[in-house]
Formats: sequence, C-alpha cells, structure tokens
Amino acid sequence: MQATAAIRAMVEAAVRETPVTDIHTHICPPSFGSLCLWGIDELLTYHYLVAETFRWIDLPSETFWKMTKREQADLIWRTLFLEHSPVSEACRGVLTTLERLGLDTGARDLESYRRFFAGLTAGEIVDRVFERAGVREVVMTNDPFDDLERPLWESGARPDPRFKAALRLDLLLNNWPAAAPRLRGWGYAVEETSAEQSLAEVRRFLTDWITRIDALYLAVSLSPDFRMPEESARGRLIAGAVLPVCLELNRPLALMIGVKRQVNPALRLAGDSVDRSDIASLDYLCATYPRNKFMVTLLAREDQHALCVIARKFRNLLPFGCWWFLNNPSLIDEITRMRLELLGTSMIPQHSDARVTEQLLYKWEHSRRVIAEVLSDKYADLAATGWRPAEEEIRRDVGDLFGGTFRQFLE
Ligand code: RAT
Ligand code: ZN
Repeated sequence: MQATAAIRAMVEAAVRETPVTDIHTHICPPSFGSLCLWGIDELLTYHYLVAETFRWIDLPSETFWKMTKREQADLIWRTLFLEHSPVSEACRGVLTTLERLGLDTGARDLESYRRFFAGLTAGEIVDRVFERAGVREVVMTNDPFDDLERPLWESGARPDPRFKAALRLDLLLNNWPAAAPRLRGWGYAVEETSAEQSLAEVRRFLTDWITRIDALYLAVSLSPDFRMPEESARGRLIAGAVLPVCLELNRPLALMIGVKRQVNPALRLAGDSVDRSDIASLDYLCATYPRNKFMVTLLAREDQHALCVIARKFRNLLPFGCWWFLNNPSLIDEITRMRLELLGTSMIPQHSDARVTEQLLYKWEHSRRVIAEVLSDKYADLAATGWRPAEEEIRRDVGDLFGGTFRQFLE
C-alpha cells in the first residue's frame, strides 16, 4: 500500500513537471494577427460548445450566425452554464481555464472575465498560458490554401519558435477539382500536359511548402470511406506525390481518419460527425511503404484497439492522441490504458487540438490527470511483482510520452 502511494506521488510529480510537446493544435502565434484566437468570447464560442448549445435552443441557425461573437458567447454562457450545470467536458474546460488564470468561477461573472482579458495582450496570454499549462511547444495546422494564412508565410513569416508547423493537405487530397486551379494560379502546371507531369508539379508544390514553413510533418483529415490503394485523385496523389516527398524529405504523414464532414451544415464547424475507419488501408500503407512514416489517429472509439494492434506489427506507424470526440476523461482513460498495455510507451497519448490559446490550460490539465492515474496503476502493477520503478525511469517514460517518442520518430 505504502509502495503504491509513493509511486503515485512520483508519477504525479513527473507528469505535472514534464513539459509537453503538443503535436496537434489549431492555435497560432500572436504574429499571425486575427488567426491567433484568445479571450473569453472565443473560449465560449468554441465549436464544441456551439454544438451543445443547439441541443437546448430552438433558434434558426442563421439567426445565431448573424449574432456578434459577444452575443453568441452571452447565449452560450446563459444556456450551458446558467440554465444547466456545465458538466460536459467542453464546459468544464472553460471553468478549469478560468480557474488556472486565477479567476473566480464561483462568481459566475462573465463581465468580470471579459474585463480580465481586456487588460492583456495576445503575447502576454501566450506566455502565461504556455508556462502554466506546462507546454514547451505546439504544432500548428498550416493550410497553404487558407487565404489569411498563406500570405503570411509568403511574406517570410517566421513564427515564435514555440510554434512549429505541420503542412495540412485536406483540400489538396480531398477536393482535387478545387485545389488544381489554385495550384495552376500559383504557377504549378498541374493537369496541363501528362498525369506524370501533374504529379511532379504537386511534388514541387509540397517541397516548396515543407521548406517554406519548415513543417515537422504533413497531415490530412480523412472520411470513413478513405481507402488505399484507390483509383481516385486522392489515391493517386498520395501514392505519386505525398509519399515520395515524405520519404525524400524524411517527414511523417499524419492520417486523421474517421471524420464525416458536415452531416449538419447549419452548425458550420460544429456540424461534423464520426464513423469507423478502414483498417485494411492502414495495413496496406504500412506494409507497402515500409520506409515511410505514418502518424495515425482514428476518430471512432471502436477503432482504437485495431490501431494498437497494427502498431504492434509496423514500427513505421505511431498512434497519437485521443482526437476530438474522444478527448474526454473516460475515453482518454480507456484508450491510454489500452495503448500502454499493447504498446508500452511507444505512442503519443495525447494532443490538445486547442483552437483558442487558453484551451491549452484545461486540455492539458485534464489529460495530465488521467494519464497520471493510468500510469500510476501500471507502475503499481509492476511493483506488485517485486520490480521497483525508479524515479528517473518514471521521468524518462513520461518524457517519452510527452514528446520524446515523437522527436525520435521524426529523426
Ligand atoms: O477538434 C476540432 O477542433 C475539429 O474541428 C477539427 O479541427 C479536427 O481536430 C481536425 O484537425 O480536423
Ligand atoms: Zn484538429
């Protein structure tokens, strides 16, 4: 019993004190201007909370979208925090965030929270949040097709070094008819002569952007119908452009599979859903491209076990995070246990997916708590056999889980 309490204390300290590399977020540095989201109104209008608000209100969605951000935030606060108790994970997250910033959640005083944020700059928020969240660095989601973001990079933006880049390929791979004319507009001769020439130009585009933003990896979110191999624009682009460039430049490809986009378009960003992924396609990719590296997160809870099993077969596959609808304590607990039991520490237990800077505070606080709990149980199981986990070994393992395994995978 005593041994278990001592282990728990060591694990909790290691998990609390080890800085995290957050490998998938949507946050940006202050130098990205309006793309850097922060403040109470952004926290309250997070799309996870928009979806939950529409469970209660019978309001035409156009009316909601015509409201100012502040009015939307007022409505969400009233509906989810005052008229009902904020027990959902996304609601609780707002409260943890305020509490970690030193605000009194007991006061339930939205105007005082607004005044607090009005007294800060984006730079001050970023510094405070990174420090208090125990986050060393974050990886952004950088989309060259985004008309607000692209010009920043083209004019030579070099973000704050705590913000690393990842090249997001959603439009390129999932909507080639829309992507091709834009590539042509930027001087890449796609679909002008041969299919081979077109792929060569996409390779040139990818190489240019990986170099320009210094992307740590390439990433794409994919629908449940994603299949490889496949006779489709997407299948040809992955096989003929993305994977060769990833191999040549030694960059992993992150596959985020299982999102059914826009099942309810009236909810906009909040309108996406989930379904199961095709596991055989992952087997195929890992086996057919053994020198390529794949980071994979799957959205359906039902797919988590298969993902662990495939990772046992292929060292070029690194499972990561409890993505989006899985980023809830009960599911993080279940998935982290399963991964430790099947893979040891050779996985990335979590990413935040934060969109608003201050969300790093709650997402990491909540995940750290669950991860510490699960790890404590695992070390206690070892201790029960007579094995004595040393404090530096526990710290080494937590360091791997919070960034070391990722860094090693990139090498
Ligand atoms: O979790 C989210 O905020 C989603 O809207 C998505 O951004 C998802 O994480 C993605 O990267 O596609
Ligand atoms: Zn995301």
